Amino acid sequence: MEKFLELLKEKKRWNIILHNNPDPDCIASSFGLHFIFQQYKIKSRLFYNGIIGRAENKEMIKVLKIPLKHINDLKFNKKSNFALLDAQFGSQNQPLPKQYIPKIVIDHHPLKKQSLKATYVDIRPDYGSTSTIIGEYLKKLNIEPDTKVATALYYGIKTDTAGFTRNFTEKDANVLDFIHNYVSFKLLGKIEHPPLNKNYYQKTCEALNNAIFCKNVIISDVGEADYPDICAEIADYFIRMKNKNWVLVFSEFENNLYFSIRTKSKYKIAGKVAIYLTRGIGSGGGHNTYAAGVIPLEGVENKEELKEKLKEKFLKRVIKKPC
Ligand SMILES: [Mn+2]
Repeated sequence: MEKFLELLKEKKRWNIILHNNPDPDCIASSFGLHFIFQQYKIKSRLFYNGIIGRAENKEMIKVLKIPLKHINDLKFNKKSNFALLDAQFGSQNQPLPKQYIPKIVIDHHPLKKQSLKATYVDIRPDYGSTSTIIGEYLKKLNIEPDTKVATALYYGIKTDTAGFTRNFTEKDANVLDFIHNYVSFKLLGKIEHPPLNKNYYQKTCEALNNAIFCKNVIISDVGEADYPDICAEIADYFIRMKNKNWVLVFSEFENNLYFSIRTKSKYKIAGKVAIYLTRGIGSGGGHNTYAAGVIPLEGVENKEELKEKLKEKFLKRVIKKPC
């Protein structure tokens, strides 16, 4: 904390950078850092890249009044201060150009060496969420969270741990304990049950119709979608199926092929499989039990062929004898 406070002595404005197509954990932890800065009378702005797609995420930003700006509104300047949350420098799922090294990196994904270039690096892969790390900061700095920040962090922890069941640790539980009294469960209810548009049901229907079953694996494809992270929603839905241990779901958005992986097998290598599938053709990564990747479709002659290859590679990797 001393090292962190040292950075705040310079009363400069900060640009807090979220990862591409940010999820609730990234949004909440960034909002939490923004709130901490405010307590020290330091200005900061939040920038995301890509799209806020999920209805829940849109509702979260709306009801908690989270001041997100698109990265296109940011004028890059060598002298600017950057803080990168829930992502790492050098990974392709974040928008910072190579020459803009962030001063702060706070994340819970496996360490990428390039992140060590930052002045202040706090990476804890054993934590269920980045929101947990920010929650600990509030506690250690004796800052009382307000309703909005507490509700955001609660939702960030809840979603990143799949409802307190995935990578959920004592650290996460302790932060929940700390913020619990400040959370508005009324607002949380609004966020968790937003109005869903027709496209969501159409895509769910397509995903169900397109699902392929092979031993303990489910593979599906939702095709062109309104937003890229719909494949994550569908993958979460499929992984609950009894006796199925692996899920791979594709979606397409703005000439990119996205995929999400989920597993409940004892071989917790979802992140490694995502890296393996995208090597040389895109970028991928993630955690033990959930991961994702993106492959640009520009220059790809036959995308169905590409999907077939990826399916084959996936099956070979996760089951010994493919069907
Ligand atoms: Mn996260």
